[in-house]
Amino acid sequence: MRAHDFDMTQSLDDLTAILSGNPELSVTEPEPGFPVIEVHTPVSSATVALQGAQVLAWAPTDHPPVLYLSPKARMQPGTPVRGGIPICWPWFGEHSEDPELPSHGFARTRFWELVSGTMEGRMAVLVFRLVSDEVTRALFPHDFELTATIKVADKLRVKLQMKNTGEDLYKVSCALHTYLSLGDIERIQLEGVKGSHYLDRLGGDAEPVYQEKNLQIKGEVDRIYQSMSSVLIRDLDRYRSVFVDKAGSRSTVIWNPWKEKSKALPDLPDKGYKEFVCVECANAGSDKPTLRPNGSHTLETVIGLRPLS
Ligand code: TA6
Repeated sequence: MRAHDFDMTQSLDDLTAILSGNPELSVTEPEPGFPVIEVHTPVSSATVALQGAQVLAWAPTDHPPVLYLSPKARMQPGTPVRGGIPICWPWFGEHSEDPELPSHGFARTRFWELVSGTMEGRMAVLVFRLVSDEVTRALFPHDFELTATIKVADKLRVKLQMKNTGEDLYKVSCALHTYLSLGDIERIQLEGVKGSHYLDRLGGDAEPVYQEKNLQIKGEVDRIYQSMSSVLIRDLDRYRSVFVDKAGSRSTVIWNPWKEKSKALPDLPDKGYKEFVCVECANAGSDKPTLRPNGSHTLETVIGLRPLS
């Protein structure tokens, strides 16, 4: 992909005009050429980047962050941002035929168009769109229209609608690659995958492995669970639970890089692994939706807090 492939499609004035009339919504540039929308409602705050329509931060008022954003995340056009909720599309992980193509597809490193920004009562609603063009067709020879709807209130809801606007049928794999912020990775219990099977991406995706108990993370984990269930993270350090509900997904990816990979990733602190776990609502592994001409699929995640019952 060339540099201008990552050009912004709307000016700061365009973005400000779309958000006008809503004091809860504003546009800033944490880095030159990398605009984000700041959301401040009575019940929560969020930051959403135009690149990738990526939620970078969300927290209910008076609560620590619910999403993790690496302090070493790079906010420059064309570079994936380590944290928040990257939208991985039209493939999850490495491209199945060409490992030279960008990991997790191109949706997360393209600027999406802000279609609207409104308030519905105390909830902010942001709608972004990404439509196929010659840049995407060079990587993925099909036509599509993606719409990301982000609803910010006492819960965070991210909905990805993917429509085949072309003449040919194709399959996709994708994920809402959510980084959840934790007090201490070694003091959590992850509920919701017990009794399901997973593909262990560290073990070469061989045979599915049965998950006997709730998951505690004591080392590198990179698994695609064949599950439609919600996940609940009991965070004993922060004395709260975080729930991750989903729709349109038959696979949940759980990832933590642990010590060695944390050190190897330039946009993650050496001890970054201690502060997050990824719980990704996905269509991955054998769960690959087929999009027929004019057909569509919707992947959605809803994230919120619960008392540590
Ligand atoms: O979702 C898990 C995973 O596929 C891991 O294998 C790891 O590569 C992670 O995503 C992060 O990928 P990224 O391309 O954002 O560094």
